[in-house]
Amino acid sequence: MKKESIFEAMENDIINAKIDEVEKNKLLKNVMRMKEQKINIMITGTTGCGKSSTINALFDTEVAKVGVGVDPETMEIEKYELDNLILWDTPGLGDGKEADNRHAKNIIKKLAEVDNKGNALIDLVLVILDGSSRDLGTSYELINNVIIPNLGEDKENRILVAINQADMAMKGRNWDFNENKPNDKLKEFLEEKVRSVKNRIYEGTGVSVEPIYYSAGYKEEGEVQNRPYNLSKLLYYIVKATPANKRVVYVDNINSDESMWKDDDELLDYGKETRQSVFDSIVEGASEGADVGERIGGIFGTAGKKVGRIIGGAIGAVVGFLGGIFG
Ligand SMILES: Nc1nc2c(ncn2[C@@H]2O[C@H](COP(=O)(O)OP(=O)(O)O)[C@@H](O)[C@H]2O)c(=O)[nH]1
Ligand SMILES: [Mg+2]
Repeated sequence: MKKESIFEAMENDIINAKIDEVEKNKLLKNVMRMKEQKINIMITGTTGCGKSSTINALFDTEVAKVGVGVDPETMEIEKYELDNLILWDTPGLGDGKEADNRHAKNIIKKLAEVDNKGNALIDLVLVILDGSSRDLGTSYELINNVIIPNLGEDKENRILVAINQADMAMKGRNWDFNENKPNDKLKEFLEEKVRSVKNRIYEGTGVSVEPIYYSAGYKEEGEVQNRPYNLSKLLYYIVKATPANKRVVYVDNINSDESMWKDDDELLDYGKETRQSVFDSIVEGASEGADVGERIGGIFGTAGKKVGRIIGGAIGAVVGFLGGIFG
């Protein structure tokens, strides 16, 4: 049996709400419109940086093949469609001159695509850097010369730079394998990496990005999954960079394995922030133009429950509506 989607939950909530029929119809219409929204994310970076591992860690599916020795010559953009969430797994640079030219052309073409409303198809580009590599030259080339110049306006909000394999940044040294987190020395090293990546991009393009570091985790044949680190932070940044009216798309597709979201730098309660921001944008989108005022908080009980379950949220936890947009 297919589980109830967030949209079905919202529709049921509206049908059962104690509001008049006119407002009900307005809300249902809004949900219908929300159902048609698609989010397109380009995930790019050098072969082996961890694009496939990151996709599989973030989302509730194992769509992306994790490669050991894939042939870069035959690699082109792979498309994964998870409901309304569309991922474009895109080879970056570093595969040799000829392949790189082709990759760059493919990226530029994809970034120039528009949807049926004339808006850029790609909402967000996630560039993954290999944190275990000392030479990030090809990544800077990719970001500064291929991606950023082709992002159109609003560049800052359409690119996210994330440094993966934080566990291997010092060849595995200074990683606390029991706690699954970096010790202070490695933390310092990673923070320095973040600063230097930020500077190199700013110097090259004038665009100011906020890189983060994380580990997608990994799974060896026949062994247990090594848990990710800061995956919750990565998702929080992805959600924040997603236009508010499209955030609903994540609810049905986030990896439901709680252990994936456990370990992070705890600078923020990323799960809570993400759930709240997704829920607020859902309520805002659903109630647009409807006169339901104060009652809005009580309407989306089941939908709130569904949102409450994402990113390691306690089963059954209900996210409450903050009411900020009406206050
Ligand atoms: N130690 C460690 N290995 C990783 C991490 N992310 C990916 N890997 C490994 O790096 C290799 C390449 O990853 P893959 O996802 O196929 O990279 P892609 O070519 O960018 O799609 C695989 O062996 C992964 O298991 C990580 O965060 N830490
Ligand atoms: Mg891959």
